[in-house]
Amino acid sequence: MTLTIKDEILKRFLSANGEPISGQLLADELGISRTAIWKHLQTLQEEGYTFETIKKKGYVLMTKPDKVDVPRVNAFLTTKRFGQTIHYLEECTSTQTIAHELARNGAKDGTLVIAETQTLGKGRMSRPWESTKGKGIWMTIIIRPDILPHQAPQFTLVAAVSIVNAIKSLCNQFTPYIKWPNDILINGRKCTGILTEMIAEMDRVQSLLIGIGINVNQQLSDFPEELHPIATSLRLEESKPLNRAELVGTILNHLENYCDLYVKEGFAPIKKLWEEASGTIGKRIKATTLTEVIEGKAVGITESGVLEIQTDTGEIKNVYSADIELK
Ligand code: BT5
Repeated sequence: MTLTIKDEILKRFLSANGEPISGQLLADELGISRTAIWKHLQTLQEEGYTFETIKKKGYVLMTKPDKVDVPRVNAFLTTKRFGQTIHYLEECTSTQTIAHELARNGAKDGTLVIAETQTLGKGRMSRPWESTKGKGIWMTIIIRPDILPHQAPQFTLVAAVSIVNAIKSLCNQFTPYIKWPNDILINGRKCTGILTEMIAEMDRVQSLLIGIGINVNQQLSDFPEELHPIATSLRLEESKPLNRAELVGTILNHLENYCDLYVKEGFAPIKKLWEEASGTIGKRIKATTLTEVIEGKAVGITESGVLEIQTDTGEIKNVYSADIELK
């Protein structure tokens, strides 16, 4: 990934572990003047970083705000494509909206849009999505797999498996599980929502926009009252704050692997991983679709990711999209 000069400077300070870096050395290595270096440090100070000058030695990074900016996410990536282009924003309406615009203008496979907060974050059917500033992960990844439009919903499941595995690798006080199709819950409360949208022609997907919202470091008081009974954050469940950039990087690493696996071997291996992480299968549920309400036992997902519910009459119904209530 090519970093901007400012991000390159920040990356060096972040990996200097509190050691001073000489302004002259930075200027020489980056091929810019010392005044230019100083100006970039000024900009970083405006963004909340603080530096101390040590005579004859250079600058030391003293404080760093908790951000999911480019150098920090980049430090955790092992991907070839995903997150290799990142659009980082302090604030936006919705990362989905920005991603739509970028995708229509030919953004590369794996382009990431990530923001510290969203003023118009959205869920499915344009429901509002609460995006507390600096406390969660609000991001959209643009991917361009060679698939047909009816395969698109499977990528919500690919994303869910990637997120659950990433959370499991960083947290050990709880087990997150997937509620079909797009929620990740911990102890019955929602910590993550996924919104997959697509830009497609009749017979070809141009881009998938996988929107991921994760409550990471919120305290209960950060949530609006109406979410108190239904939402949680990783911090609340793990009893300690988490490094958001590390979680973003880990998710993208998994997501690239699983998307590649899907393209190579189809949905079958993803289905297996999904079933292992599911909290829906085997449970009695109520599914509200656009046209009906179905109650029964969730018995599985099909080879294409569609939910199968066995009703009390023994009939198996296939559900393509719904809101699910676990009974
Ligand atoms: C979702 O919709 O769960 C998909 C959420 C996707 C959000 C991401 S953030 C990055 C990207 N940019 C966007 O604008 N969106 C995506 P749905 O299943 O419809 O759930 C929406 C419901 O979840 C709302 O009606 C609330 O009840 C609840 N909700 C809202 N904000 C929440 C939060 N932060 N945590 C838990 N639940 C929340």
